Amino acid sequence: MINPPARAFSTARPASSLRNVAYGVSAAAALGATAFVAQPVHLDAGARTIAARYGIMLYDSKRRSLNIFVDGVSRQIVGKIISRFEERGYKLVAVKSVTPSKELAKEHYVDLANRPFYPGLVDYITSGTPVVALVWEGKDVIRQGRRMVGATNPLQSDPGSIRGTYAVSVGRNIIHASDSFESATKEIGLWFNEKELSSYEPIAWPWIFSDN
Ligand code: 3AN
Repeated sequence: MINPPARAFSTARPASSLRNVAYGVSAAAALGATAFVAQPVHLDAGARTIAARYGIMLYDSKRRSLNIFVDGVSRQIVGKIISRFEERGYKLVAVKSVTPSKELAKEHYVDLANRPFYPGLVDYITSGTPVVALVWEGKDVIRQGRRMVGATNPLQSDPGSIRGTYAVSVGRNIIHASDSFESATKEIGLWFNEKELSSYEPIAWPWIFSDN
């Protein structure tokens, strides 16, 4: 029998979770990413974790960010959104179209579980429209990506940002972008397994990321 590829993280607590969480602690500590271990996601693959394999690459200029969007699919603007990140100079590490389970949706938005809109949000992203999930890499990609996406409420989104260009309602604000190193690490692990993350360097990177 061919085993499916191991997920970098799983929401299920495996029998060996204590050992593997301990491994995650040491990997995260090596990165100085202590909040990583506070996430309610349990490592299930030992050395085959994002932190283990990609930890050093996540450091500094190669931090990664996750985007997902269902609104962007419904609105048929996926290509435009991808173009913005590509044109800025960011590297597309992984992309896929997913119809998420309730479990995945709930875990992705677990920080909002006490908010009144949480059930509707989960229903919305699991309604059957595919979610396009992307991983981007590059200098300041998390902070810069949040600026490119714009404020949560489109009323406050800068005109020209993705939400400021395409959204008017907070419940349909087009796109998700990881807001910290810790959430990016967790979210990439939720949506992708390790084998889906590519490793290459765009030819323009040394120029784009140079400083004087
Ligand atoms: P962001 O997406 O900017 O990180 P979050 O994490 O607070 O902001 O929101 C996650 C998702 O929840 C958003 N994409 C948005 O659609 C939805 N949401 C946030 N606030 C509200 C609200 N007040 N009413 C309805 N939906 C909301």
